[in-house]
This record gives sequence, structure tokens and C-alpha cells, in this order.
Amino acid sequence: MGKDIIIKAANTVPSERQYNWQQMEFYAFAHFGINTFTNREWGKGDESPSLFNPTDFDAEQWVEAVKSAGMTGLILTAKHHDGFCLWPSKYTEHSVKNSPWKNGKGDVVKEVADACKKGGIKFGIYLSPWDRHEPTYGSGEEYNTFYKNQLRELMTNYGELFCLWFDGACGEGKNGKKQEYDWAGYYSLIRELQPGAVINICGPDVRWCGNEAGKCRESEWSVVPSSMVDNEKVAEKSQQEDDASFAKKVDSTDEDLGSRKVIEQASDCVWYPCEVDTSIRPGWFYHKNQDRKVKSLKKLIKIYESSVGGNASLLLNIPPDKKGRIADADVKRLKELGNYIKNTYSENLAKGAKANASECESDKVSANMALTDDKKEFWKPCDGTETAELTVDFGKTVKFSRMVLGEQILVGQRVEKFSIYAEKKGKWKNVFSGTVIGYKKICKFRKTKASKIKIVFERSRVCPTLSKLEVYR
Ligand code: FUL
Repeated sequence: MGKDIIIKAANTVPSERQYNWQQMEFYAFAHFGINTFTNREWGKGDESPSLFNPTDFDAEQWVEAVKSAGMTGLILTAKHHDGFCLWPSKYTEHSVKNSPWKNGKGDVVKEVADACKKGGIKFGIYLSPWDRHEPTYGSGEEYNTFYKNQLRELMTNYGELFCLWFDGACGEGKNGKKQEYDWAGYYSLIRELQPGAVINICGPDVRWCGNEAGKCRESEWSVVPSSMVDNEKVAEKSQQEDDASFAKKVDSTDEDLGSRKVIEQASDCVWYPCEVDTSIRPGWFYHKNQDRKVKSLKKLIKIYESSVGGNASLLLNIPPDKKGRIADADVKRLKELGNYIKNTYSENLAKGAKANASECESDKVSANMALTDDKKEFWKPCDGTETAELTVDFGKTVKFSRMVLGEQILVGQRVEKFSIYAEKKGKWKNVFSGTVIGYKKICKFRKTKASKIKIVFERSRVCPTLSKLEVYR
């Protein structure tokens, strides 16, 4: 049993939509709504729509800012817990249609969807299941019908969505209203209307990392026990009114989700990759008094490199202000971050190098396949070869301090432990050791000068694979 389930884990692969999503790597959240105007994090649901009145709304400015950081998509809070809808929903009066903005003729969802399309990034929707305004909330079926109607509006009128993002949805607490959500019904509607979209957090496609501080695990496995896909469990832990302390709280959930020890105890396993979500500011919504609390470039780099470079994706929240624009401080920081990423990871020193491996299953999966830009190509030894080595010869001395590695996740996630060595005066010197690789691992180490490097795969499930091997200054 133990061994069988490890083999099964090694051969568990992403769905097409999960694979496409994984390649997006880094994308934005925009928390915008009635809270922007009341200076709150959680609205009560009794706010007047007349409060919603951005004076200089400009979705294209959001998209420009997001793109300058190298982000590939944007998820908008079409409705947060207060129930106020950023689109003129047919099913409630609590929306932009009763606001003074554009005399009630405006549609934020449409403008943001159009701006994303024009800017060439993907668009996604956050629709809070918990609704403090809607009177049918807590009724069971009636609310589920209302919610599905809203989902249908959002999934049919705004083009292709890459993601539907559902948070914990149980903010009422023990004594509040209890809504029995029809999750299965929501999911099947999404599969029908937006088959390419992933369903995140309270959903089967993308897993919450477990905190809002921007941290992920040292060993972030995309293959975990099937029991992890449990809405009730996610719901319990993921939702708390955000103050700085919740945002800082680091992992309240299990540290080890996918090691052999954990998988061996599981009855089944699934591909359920990790997403790190955090805000560029202490709150999720814009608050003027946080203008000076925009995360530092250093902090954002750390979050980016540990998440995107740690087999997770990064969802970074940038809250637009009361004008309906991304504030100057955030615009500036996003540009700095984008420049850093571009400058650091553009010149791959392993281009043109030659690779050799201790074993290759066939010519189609030779060591050099790890060096090509083609994402489908990869190196692989024979099944059952759990330890192996791959050497790269630059043909000249190069100076470097980073490597970016990636497994071929289309065949599964397998590497459990590896080390990187550089050749110095004929001797191999260890420069880095790590655990999992997965879709993408950024390895940072001391500046090293060498003409050859070697990656030793010390432990893996079935056999290691490598589809990406890049070296940077
Ligand atoms: C949480 C919500 O309660 C927060 O307000 C925010 O939307 C965050 C992303 O998810 O569950």
C-alpha cells in the first residue's frame, strides 16, 4: 500500500486548466468596493450605494501598473462580504446601478475586464459567498439560486475568466446565520460556462497556502492527500477580519502536506497546487493612512522569490483608492519590482551550454532537453532510477549566484531532495541544497565562478525529471 501510493503520487498530474494557470506565476488581486469609501475591511451590508463614487476611475491605469510588475492577470472583487456589486446585477438593488457613479450607468467589472483584454492580461473574479446584505443569505436553496444567478451573469457577460476565487465564506461566526452552500452546484456551473477557469481556495483546483503573510512552505508539494480538498476545513481557517495581526500570522495549518510520510498515510492523492495571497499594504482594501505602509521592495522580492520560486503562484493585492486609481506609492513599487525581476532573470548564462546526465531513458529525453526553451522538452532517466546526476558544461568560466530549476510537471512532481555543485579547481563544491523543485524553484547562493555545475538528485519518487535549467548572474 505505502509504496503504491507513492508511485501513484509521482504519476499524479495537473489538469489542463491547472497547468495553464501555473504558468501565469504572478498575478494581481484588486479589492475595490464600498469599503474603499467607508475605510473599512469588512462592510456590514447596510451601506448606502450612494457612497460608491470614484472620481477618476481608470481601469487601464490599474492594468498598466499591474503589467509593469510583470503580472499576467488580475482578479477583481466583484462582490465582497458586504454584498455590494460592482456590476449592475439583475438580482439585487445593492450595486453600482444605484450609485452616483456614471449616474448609475457604470459597470466596474466590464471596464476592468475590457482593460485586461486590451492590455493582454487575463481576468478573474472574486465573488464572496458570504453576503451580509442579501436577505436570502442563510436560507439554503434560495440563496444558492441567487448566488448561482450572479455567477452566471459574471461568467457570461465579461468574456473568458481564468479564475473564480472563493474565500472561506463563514465570517458570521458560531452564532450567526448559517448558509449551506451548494458548492457542487457552483462548480458544475463554472465547468459548464467557463471550462478553462480554475476554482481557487474553496475549490478543487488551487490550494490556499495557509496564511496571508506571503509565506509558503519550504517543501511545497502540488500533490497532497485528497482530504485537503475540503471546503469546510478551508472555510474554518481562511477567514478572519483582517487587521495587521492576521496578515502577519504565519501558517496556522499543517507544515508538511505532501512528504512521503504524509502521502503514505493517505487513502488517495490529488494535484492541488499552492497559491500565496498577500496584500501590498497591511489591509486588503485601500486606506489612506496606509500610504506609507506599502511593502518595501526588499520584502516584495523575498515574497516573489520564495513563492513563484518555491512551486507556488503569487496573488498580490493592489487596492485601488477612492479616485478609482492605483495610488502613486504602489505604482512606483510595482515598477521597481518589475524592473528587478526583468533585470535579474533575463540573461540566462546556461544558453548554449552542454548537459550530460548519469542516465537518460532515451534520446528524446536527453540531458540537453533540460536546457531548451521548449516547455514540453525535458530530461528523464529510467523509471525506478531515484537518484541521478546532471552536469552542465558552460565551455568557459561564468560568474553566477542563482539557478532556476523546473520539473516536467506534465509527468508529475517527483524530486524530494537535491544539491547543486560547482567545479572549483577540479573539485566539486556544494553551493546549494534543497528539497522539492516542482514547477519552478529559484535557488540563490553566494556568487560563484565555475565552468561546470552539477545537480545531484538525491531522492525522488520513481525518477527525477528536469525541464528547466537556467543560470543567472
Ligand atoms: C478573506 C476575506 O475575509 C478578506 O477580506 C479578503 O477578501 C481575503 C482575500 O479573503 O477571506
